[in-house]
Amino acid sequence: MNTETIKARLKQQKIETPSWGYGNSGTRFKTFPAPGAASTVWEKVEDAAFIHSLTGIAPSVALHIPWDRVEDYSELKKHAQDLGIQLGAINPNVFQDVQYKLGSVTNPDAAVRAKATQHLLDCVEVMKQTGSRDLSLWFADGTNYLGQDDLRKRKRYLREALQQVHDRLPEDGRMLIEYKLFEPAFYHTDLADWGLAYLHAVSIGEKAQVLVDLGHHAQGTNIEHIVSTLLDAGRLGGFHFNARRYADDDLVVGTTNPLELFAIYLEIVQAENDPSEALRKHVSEVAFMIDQSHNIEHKLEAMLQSVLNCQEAYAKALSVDFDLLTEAREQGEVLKANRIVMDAFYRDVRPLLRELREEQNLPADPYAALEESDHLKKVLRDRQSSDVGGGFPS
Ligand code: PSV
Ligand code: MN
Ligand code: MN
Repeated sequence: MNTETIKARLKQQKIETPSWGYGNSGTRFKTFPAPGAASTVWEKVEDAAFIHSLTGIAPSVALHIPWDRVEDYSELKKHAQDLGIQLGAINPNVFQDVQYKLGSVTNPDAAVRAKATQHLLDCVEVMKQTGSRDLSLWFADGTNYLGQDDLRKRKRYLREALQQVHDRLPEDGRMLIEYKLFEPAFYHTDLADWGLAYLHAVSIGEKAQVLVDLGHHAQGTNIEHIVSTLLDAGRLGGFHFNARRYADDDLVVGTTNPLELFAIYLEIVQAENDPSEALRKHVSEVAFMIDQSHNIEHKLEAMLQSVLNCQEAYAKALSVDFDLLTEAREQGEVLKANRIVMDAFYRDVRPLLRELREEQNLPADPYAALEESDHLKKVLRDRQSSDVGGGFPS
């Protein structure tokens, strides 16, 4: 691909940032308050819009309900639009109510299952008001002990709830089914891996897709292989980008896992370049979202770096010499193929990205722009930073 084509493709890139990444959140040990952190959804939307103004590629913000509940979503939608962004995926919360101790939609108690399903259906109504395409579903459901519950029964409960929600989605709406290997449950998780999520998705219907969160796999899992499989099956709904070392660490994407992020974008680019129109359409609908909560980082800096790391990974993947790669693959030149890909990984794309920003009247150095911005001064001045506590009681 020549530079102009690469630039044109980079201009199309989109990364959705999460409202929960802008507010104070921490570990179970302590939540450290960050100076200038947003505390209301209105402020979170302002921060998301600011990140978009610095990068040009973060035009939407995901919401988490009820954390981001408001009286009138059309007002929130207008607030976002006035600031130049859209409201993105709606993330229901079926893990924080006291009734969910034994699960939400898989709970042995029918009344709890009904409550959880109702919340999901309420979120479908929220989607309609916010104009969101995606309902992004993550369940904390699982068990801690062998024998604790009937696994097949729970699978059927989950299917029933997902089906009901699917059938109420708006015409062009989708549901993204997220899986997670373990935590908070440790013996079994009802949606533990992509296979389970896929199985439910294909049985439920066309609007059900799988969401890949980079933090939700066993050590050493080849995530790009999962991505390529789901792409080929037409069921890759989206990503939750983050970085992990041990588990669901939710660190800044591309810090500890730059090669993994590049490898994932390589699968994306190959699908975008594929002769199959159906595959190109499918990949064009994938939602690229960040799912991180920053505890010791500066909130805005962390989100900015996350978005820019995705941009760098995509730029590198676009710069692969695919003609040479195809030839090496066909000739069985295994290490040459690897070197062709690694050449792109090691390529310094930062000058190109600087040029791209200048062409789009974006700040050439977004980090410097953040530091010097009025937005940063304003949030540091106007927003209260108080000790938000958290952690075990002493
Ligand atoms: C919990 O593991 C989690 O990090 C999931 O990844 C969800 O997507 C996210 O929280 C928001 O609910
Ligand atoms: Mn996630
Ligand atoms: Mn997670």
